[in-house]
Amino acid sequence: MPFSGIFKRSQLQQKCILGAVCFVESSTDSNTEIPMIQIHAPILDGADVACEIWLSHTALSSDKPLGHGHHGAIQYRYSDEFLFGVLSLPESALPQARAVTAPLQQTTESAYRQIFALMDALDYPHAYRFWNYMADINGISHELERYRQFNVGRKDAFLACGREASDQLPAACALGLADGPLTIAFLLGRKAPIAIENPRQVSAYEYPEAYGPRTPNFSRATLLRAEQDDLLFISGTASIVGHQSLHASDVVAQTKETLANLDAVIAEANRTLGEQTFDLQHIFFKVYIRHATDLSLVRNEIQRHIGGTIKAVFVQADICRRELLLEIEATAWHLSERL
Ligand code: 3EB
Repeated sequence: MPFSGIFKRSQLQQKCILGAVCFVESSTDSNTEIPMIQIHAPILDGADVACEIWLSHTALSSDKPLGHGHHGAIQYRYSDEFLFGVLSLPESALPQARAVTAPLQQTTESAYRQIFALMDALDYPHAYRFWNYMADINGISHELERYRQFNVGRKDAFLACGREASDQLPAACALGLADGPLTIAFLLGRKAPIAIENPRQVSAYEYPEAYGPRTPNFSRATLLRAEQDDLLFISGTASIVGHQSLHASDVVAQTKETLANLDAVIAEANRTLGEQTFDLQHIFFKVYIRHATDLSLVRNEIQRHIGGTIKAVFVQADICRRELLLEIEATAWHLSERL
């Protein structure tokens, strides 16, 4: 259906939409109260739009409408339980900053500071998931790769806002696009999640300095026992074991390694809960592929691993280390037996 149709589709659905992460070929004026980021990245299975839409169960089952508002550059919508927000900031150097600071670093720090101020102001103290998109992620300026500039700005904001606790880091992804502003979506809430790490990998926030002056501030997954479901937000996952990228220039081997990492994160979440809550069947995947021509190799490997039908969107984007050819993120869910 045309992009503009998605959010007009039904009043009922619109009433329940907290927000969306959309991949589109060209931007459309969405003209709605719904916070949405429009990411210009080619969708690899031929569709011209793919949207990850976050719905509120409580808005569906009650008459209480979702709230919405603006805070600085942020647009957001919220229920009692969740807040979904978006912001897009062009990379322009802040006038007061020293000329040595890269614009992307400053812009990232500013974006995260605004988000943390919103969390404090509206009392949604917990961040579950961040989606980060930026231009030219592997480019170098100010003697530093742009992804590493982003990491400096992000970490500095966490520290400045008193959010240094490593057991409370959100799940995240960080992808590169051809152009466009720094674009971030985020999901917050009132209930504390459980941060999950991957036993096969060094925690990203403990990567050695060889990967940049500040470590990437995210957890491998966050686990949330929400009112309706148990949710597992799995961060962008790649062919990294320990802290090293494996299988440079072998996209099939990278896909296998990435799937082994996803299995390990899911197993770790189940171990934490003490029950087999999550599996590979009840899960949505988003697969970012550096070279569009690798699509069928990657898809076949995922299909073979999972069996049955896969719920996945394949998008062309740049991964945050040059040698990485793909990254897979996922959301797994399990209907709560507490209902
Ligand atoms: C990695 O594991 C691959 O900087 O927010 C994955 C997920 C990656 C999130 C981020 C980076 C991020 O280090 C890259």
